[in-house]
Amino acid sequence: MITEQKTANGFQYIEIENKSCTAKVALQGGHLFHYQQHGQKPLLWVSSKSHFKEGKAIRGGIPICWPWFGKHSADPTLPQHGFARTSTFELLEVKERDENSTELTLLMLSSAETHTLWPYQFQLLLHITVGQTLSLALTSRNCDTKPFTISSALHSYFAVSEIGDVSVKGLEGKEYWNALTGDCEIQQGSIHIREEVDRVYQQTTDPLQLSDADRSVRISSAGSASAVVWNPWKEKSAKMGDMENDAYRTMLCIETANALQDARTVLPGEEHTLQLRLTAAAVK
Ligand code: TA6
Repeated sequence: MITEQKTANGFQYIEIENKSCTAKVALQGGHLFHYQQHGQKPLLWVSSKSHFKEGKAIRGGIPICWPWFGKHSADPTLPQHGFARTSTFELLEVKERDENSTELTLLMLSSAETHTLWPYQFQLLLHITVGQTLSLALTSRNCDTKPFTISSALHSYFAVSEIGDVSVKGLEGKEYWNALTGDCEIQQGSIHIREEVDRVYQQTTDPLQLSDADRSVRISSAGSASAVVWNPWKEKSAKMGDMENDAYRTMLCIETANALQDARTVLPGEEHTLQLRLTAAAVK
């Protein structure tokens, strides 16, 4: 079942319910900000102080960072993580594939406005499938006469029980850029979070695994060879207006990306798809 909803201040989103789960997707940004399998706790973290207003990205869920990841390489006045997450997507199609699975197709088109930010003609297509697993596929189509290069991320905020109890496996031995120091380092063993972490891993392979006290999440991807792990920790959480001071304790970003060296060049008439599939299982 699909219903169109609005928050008290008029922010539009789509609510999905089927036999497997509930989910919520904002038309702004094609932003999935809630996914919960029946009988389980929500998979994604959303800040209780998120704005849910036009022009401000929701703090949580899976923001779409596109057509650039992080700060714009040439113009620092342009929005961090690009403009897709604050642009309106059109809901093209809803398919209830069966009683357990619902697929949404959303589309963002280039416009005179986007052209001022990024001078290319494009189509950005987003398929979201919610069921026993959660899948996103972000397809960048080059409708221009010249190649364009994109960096991007499906910037997933995972809800965790207590940050000190989690570990991330699958990045052992991988090189990462440490955004806090500017250095490149090699991941030693699995990842445990004991301080602010902001790392872009390269040459990543499938799958990653987030282990929490009572849940394990398998993070599978395609069209991606980089991943970002971010936790703002105490100081940054306290400085961020849309995060509670202790929010760092119950969230961890593990992002499926085409970031830094993994940026992708798309030729005229061609396309690139960045894919993510999340499978969560309760652990005893
Ligand atoms: O993905 C990690 C990161 O680039 C961090 O450096 C931090 O800035 C985070 O994204 C959140 O960015 P935002 O623009 O959503 O506040």
